[in-house]
This record gives sequence, structure tokens and C-alpha cells, in this order.
Amino acid sequence: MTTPVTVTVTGAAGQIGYALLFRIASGQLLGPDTPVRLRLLEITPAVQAAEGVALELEDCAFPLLAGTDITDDVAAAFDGTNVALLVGARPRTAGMERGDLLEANGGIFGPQGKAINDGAADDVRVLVVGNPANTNAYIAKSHAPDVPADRFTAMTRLDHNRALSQLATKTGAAVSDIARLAIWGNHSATQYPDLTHATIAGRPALEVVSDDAWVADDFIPTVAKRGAAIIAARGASSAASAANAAIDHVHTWTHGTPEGDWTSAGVVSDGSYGVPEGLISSFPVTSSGGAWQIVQGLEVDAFSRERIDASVAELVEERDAVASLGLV
Ligand code: NAX
Repeated sequence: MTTPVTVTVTGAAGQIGYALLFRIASGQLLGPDTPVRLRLLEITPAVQAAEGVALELEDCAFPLLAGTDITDDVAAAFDGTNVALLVGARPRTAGMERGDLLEANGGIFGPQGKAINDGAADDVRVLVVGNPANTNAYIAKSHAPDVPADRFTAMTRLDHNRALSQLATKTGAAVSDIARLAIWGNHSATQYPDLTHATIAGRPALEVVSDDAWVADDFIPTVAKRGAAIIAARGASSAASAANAAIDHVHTWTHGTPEGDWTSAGVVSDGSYGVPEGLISSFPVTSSGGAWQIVQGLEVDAFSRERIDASVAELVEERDAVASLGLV
């Protein structure tokens, strides 16, 4: 058997963790030939629940699962880790101001970034799922000066997948016929799901849709506010679809994007498309050789520009807020 890849999952006893761990252990994250060792990080009061999840993992007898360790110690959780899925975060509770939320998350993602810096494997790849995902990834990256910045990413793949499904439903196309759709900006209600470069079976998607009002008044808000719609319907936030998107993100990162297509991910900006360098913003991205590349040279029309700028402005505000709180 080849050496197992160590995958750390934080917030492992939470609802996304429960939907995620079994898929990782079954081989869907890294492929059917790669054994994995799981490290579950939880806060002390939730360690027992994580132990229960580990019992269930054991009961699946996954051939690829080389073992499961559970800890509430941040340094131990990331020691030697190859893939870090940062899911656990401090949710916003009633009466909490944005500064309080950022501060609470700074207290989580700062130390986790430092532990990754100090102990993770040289090839570590980090995906932040816990919200506010882009800024939490920014905080973690800021505490890991020895890790290449492009190893820190934030999840917008769920938004991307939601957009694919909405477009498929509207046009009657198969999801697999849709290419080159993009999510720009922050994983928040300001995000911009962009159809201007998308194609359906090779035809421009906007030509197939042929309904500008649907794009502005239906498609964009439906994708951007889908998380709230799930909470309203289910009484709980997205979990299985979020876990699925995390699997997709890491699988694409390690296995690459198909020729001629791209996906969306929150990656460190190199200044492309006027997004300030260093921000973790969603872009259309390709992956090859285990690294993301921002798709270059796309034409950005006035409609798109306005929306990208609005979402990026929110990211700049969040960055400035965490800087003024001394969290980075
Ligand atoms: P849950 O509340 O079910 O689980 C979170 C778990 O994290 C809990 O078990 C908690 O004990 C643990 N935790 C808290 N602080 C921790 C710390 N310092 N170290 C380790 N574990 C810690 O939330 P769940 O539904 O699983 O969602 C997790 C996060 O994903 C939330 O921040 C949520 O907002 C975010 N989401 C992000 C999405 C995205 O597309 N980027 C979509 C889904 C989801 O809303």
C-alpha cells in the first residue's frame, strides 16, 4: 500500500463534517488509489461526538482508510497534514456585530494558520469552508508566512454548482453540457455568478437563455441567496451539498480541470481583473499540476464589472476590518 495521505478536517463533529468524512474515507476526495489517514479536530466539548463519528467510520470498513485520529489540539491536528479542510467556524449568533464575528473567527483561523505553517507537510493544500470563508482563509494565510500563499483557498464551488444547476434547469440542458461558468468575489450574497462566458453544448449560454431579465432578476439572486433558501426549507444550513462541493474543490485541485473548461474557487489574487493582490477572491480558475491558475484575458463587460467590484469591495472591507482588529 502506498503511504496514506493525511487529511485534517476541522469541525469534524458538525453537520458538514458528517457529510464529508465518509466520502473522503471512501476515496472520493483523492481517488480510488490513494489511502487516507483522517485527523479530526474539534473543540473539547465536541470531541466525544467526533469519537462517535470515528466509530461509524470504522464500521464502514473502508479499504482506503488507514486510520482516524481525534484531537482538540490544533498543533497535533495539522502535524504532517497534506490536505486541510477548515470547516469548523464560529457562526454569527443573535446580536453579534460583524467585528465580533471576525474577531471570534480570527481566534480560530489565526492559530490554525500558524499550526499549518509550523507543522504541515510541504505539499499542504488548505480549503476553508467555514464562514466568512474568504476572510477566514485570508487570516489563516497571513499566519503562515512559510507556506506558499496559493495553498490557501476558500470554497465557492457550492455557489458554482448551484449556478450550474440553475442554468441547466432553465435551459433544459444537461449539467455536463455547460462550461465556463464563473463565480467572482466573496462567498456571500454579494458574489457574482457570471454567465457571460458560459457555453451550453458549445453555444453561448446567454444566447440559449435569451432572457436578460432572468439573469439579473432570477438567476443571480437565486444563486447568491440559495444558502438562505436551504435554511428556510430545511431548518438547517446546507450540509451534504457543501460537503460535496468541498470534495469537488479538492478533487479538481489535485486532478485538474477538463480541457476547455474551468471552475470557480476562492484563490489568492495576483491583481488580475483589478482584484487587489493578496485578497482571497473567487475567480474562474483552471487547475493543472496540482495548482490553480486564474483564467486570464476574459472580457469583463460593464454589467459584470459593477458586480465584481461590489463583491470585491466587501472583501476589501473585511480585510481592513481584520487588519484593524490586529487579526492579521
Ligand atoms: P456545525 O455547527 O454543524 O459544525 C461546526 C463544527 O465546528 C461544530 O462541531 C463545532 O464544535 C466545530 N468547531 C467550532 N469551532 C471550532 C474550532 N476552533 N476548531 C475545531 N472545530 C470547531 O456547522 P456546519 O453546518 O458543519 O458548517 C460549518 C461551516 O461551514 C459554517 O461556518 C458554515 O457557515 C460554513 N458553510 C460554508 C459554505 C461555503 O460554501 N463556503 C456552505 C455551507 C456552510 O454554510
